[in-house]
Amino acid sequence: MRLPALCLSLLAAWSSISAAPRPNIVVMLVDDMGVMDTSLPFLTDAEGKPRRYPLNEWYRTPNMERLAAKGVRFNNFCAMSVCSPTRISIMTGQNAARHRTTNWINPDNNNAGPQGPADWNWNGIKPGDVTLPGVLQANGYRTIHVGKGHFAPRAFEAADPSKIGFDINVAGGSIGAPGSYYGKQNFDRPAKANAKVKRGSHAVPGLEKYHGQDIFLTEALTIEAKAHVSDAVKEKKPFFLYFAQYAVHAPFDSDPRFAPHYASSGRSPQAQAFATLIEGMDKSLGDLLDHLDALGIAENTLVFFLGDNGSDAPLGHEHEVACAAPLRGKKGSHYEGGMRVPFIAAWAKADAGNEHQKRLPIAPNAVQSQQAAVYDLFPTILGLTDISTPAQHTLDGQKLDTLLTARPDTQREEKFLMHYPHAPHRTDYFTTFRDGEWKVIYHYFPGKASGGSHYQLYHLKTDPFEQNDLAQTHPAELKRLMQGLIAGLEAQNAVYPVEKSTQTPVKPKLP
Ligand SMILES: [Ca+2]
Repeated sequence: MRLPALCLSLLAAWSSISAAPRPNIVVMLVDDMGVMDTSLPFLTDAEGKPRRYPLNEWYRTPNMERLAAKGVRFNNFCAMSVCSPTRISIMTGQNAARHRTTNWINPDNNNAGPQGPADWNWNGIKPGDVTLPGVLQANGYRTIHVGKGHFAPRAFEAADPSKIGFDINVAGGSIGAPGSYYGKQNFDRPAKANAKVKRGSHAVPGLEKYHGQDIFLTEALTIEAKAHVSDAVKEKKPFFLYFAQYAVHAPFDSDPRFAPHYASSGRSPQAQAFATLIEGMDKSLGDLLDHLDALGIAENTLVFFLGDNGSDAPLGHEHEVACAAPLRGKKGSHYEGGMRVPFIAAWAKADAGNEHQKRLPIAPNAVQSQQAAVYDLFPTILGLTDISTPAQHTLDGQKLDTLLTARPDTQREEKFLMHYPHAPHRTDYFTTFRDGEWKVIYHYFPGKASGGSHYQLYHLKTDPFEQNDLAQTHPAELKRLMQGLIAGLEAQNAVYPVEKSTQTPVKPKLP
């Protein structure tokens, strides 16, 4: 039988696509890691060269340095100010104002806050929602979840990541923090005679085989991640590994493997323990990179490394230059220290001849200063894997392809909207909006953190550490930025804090 020429050429094209292994994707997400919690300098000097600050001398992250040498790191990469909003933005490609999980998800009680919106999305992701792993799974990927989930409350289905598109779930549940990092404590909160918390309610799920062992949580998760990667390779399936470290979230349990490095520092025991969590997380990254090399798949594996919100380092006041110095503020606050996170993108082994790397070239040892955000991963990953975004699914993210080459992307608007209509946290009821060189912060209920005003305005280009509030002296810029903030919230159909007495929404006001 002779096939028509067209059929033959289609067949040839199909077999060349199917014969080529598809790229593997690793997203390593570190809980509560800010952009300064590392020995790898992200911030730059006036010439755009990486500049080291004292915190870069304090932390030890040689494997982040190793990954950064292979790829590009971003110094203006933004996340939401707390956990679940960022995690769901990674899963959906949407800003939190749109998906409406604008606060961390308390597993057991709706934590909208006293004047929070009743119709915020405490329930998180629902089965059937469009998610990054779900789309990859439907297109032939092995989808692996290792670590912290925090996508939905305890009684809801999506508390289990296997309900939202992951083939495999290790250790993911509704909890936002481990009860303990110690295997000897079964990764559960230590028993206390007067404890109100039920034993087991904050234990990391699914790691029973490590219970009673002298093993740190970060190490157990690393062993699991490596094993599931090996299985995917054995089955010749491309994989998506979402490796969501519980580290470096509180409790600040000291990792004994690294404690001696900090013992004579003179810093507080908490600060030392935090540094050991950072170093253990970094070792995990190194072990995973070694594993990709050993399996011979590094050149076909794209690695994204990032944090989920600003630093939670126990180093000082929440609204000052301390925990994320020289940036101001920390996790949960309205300053840059609350929402600037490390971001590194690299092929695990550079190979200029590799067809995937030709499709998505990444500059080695480069720094990108243009602003980008957590929801940009979704379209970037689908673009690389040639999978279309499902129809009807609205994206806020944009592809990072040009930025990964370290060139500027002139098509991209440098805007970032961060909406937190909740309390209590380090800052309550606020929205921030970055537009190019400027940033405005709107406080729905002015108080001490806002200097008694609704507005704070900073010129980030000349004042990156937010020391000079220009709201009073630059009314034209303030108005323009507030117009952008309001338009952004309306375009994303955001929900707002409410008046105490009437429960009516309180929308931001123009100055
Ligand atoms: Ca977090």
